Amino acid sequence: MKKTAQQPSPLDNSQIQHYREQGYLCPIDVLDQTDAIRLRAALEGAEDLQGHPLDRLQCNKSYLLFDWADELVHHPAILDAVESLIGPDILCYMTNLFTKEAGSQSYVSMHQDAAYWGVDADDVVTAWVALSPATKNSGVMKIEPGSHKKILPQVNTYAKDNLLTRGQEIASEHLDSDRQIYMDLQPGQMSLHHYLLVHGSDANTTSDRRIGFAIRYVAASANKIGQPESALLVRGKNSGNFIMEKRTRHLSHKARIREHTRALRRQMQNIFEPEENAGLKEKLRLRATKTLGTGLSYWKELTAR
Ligand SMILES: O=C(O)CCC(=O)C(=O)O
Repeated sequence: MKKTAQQPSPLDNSQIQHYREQGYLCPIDVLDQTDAIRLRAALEGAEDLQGHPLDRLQCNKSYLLFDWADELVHHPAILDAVESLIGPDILCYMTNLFTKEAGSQSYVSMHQDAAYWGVDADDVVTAWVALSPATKNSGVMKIEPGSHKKILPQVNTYAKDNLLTRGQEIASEHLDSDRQIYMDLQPGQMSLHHYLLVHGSDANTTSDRRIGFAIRYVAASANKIGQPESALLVRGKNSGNFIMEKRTRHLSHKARIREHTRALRRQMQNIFEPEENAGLKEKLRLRATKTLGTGLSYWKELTAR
């Protein structure tokens, strides 16, 4: 465990070289035990307050809604490591809270993130922070080292229990399961993975939840392709074409919901945009999801409590 979060903690040259060659790094100590417990308690406190786990929308760009998430995306130890890989100007572009309830069948099919994120840059990295033990039994992330050098074909399966929005999956003939490894983490540790790395995870067979907060960072010079989208500057200065989000930690609950809803609405335009080769059924499905989601988001913004 890290002794103090305040000392700069860049990666060393061998770690940087490993990331460039293999597309991942793991494990990295970032939070001390007290902070890991406190942040999990804050997240679960928010869930208790609303009477159910965070929904899909709250898991994305959670830093616009919750202080615990704002703290994590700005955490100096996380940002120091990320800076070693993508430079000093850093945007947080998206988050996904991946919670697998105790004994749940939820899984993540093997996929590459780059295929559907709409950023034209190589400098996109995910910091996956464990807030509970991530082990083989709890459904830790599994990866194919070195698979971040080319994009592979993947299909949208919409499979039940798949935690990905579209059930994106790389067909088994493109995978090399003998090379796959597990990225075990203890609470307070993180892994880093390149957005082209092939990764996924299995079900949680333990009696505790498996909680991982995936923070997507991109170099502030990155070129946003597709529809305009927003991101939060978390270190350095902005030089790209993302719309800048504002930090919401001093805002009221209602104002936070508005900022969050607006940011997600912009992102929806890209995330649910069908690929050129999509079939008619897929196109219709995605257009309907986008239209419904956009409509609901206007309603949510209007009625924010
Ligand atoms: O948490 C998981 O099991 C999968 C995470 C993932 O797909 C990601 O961080 O991109």
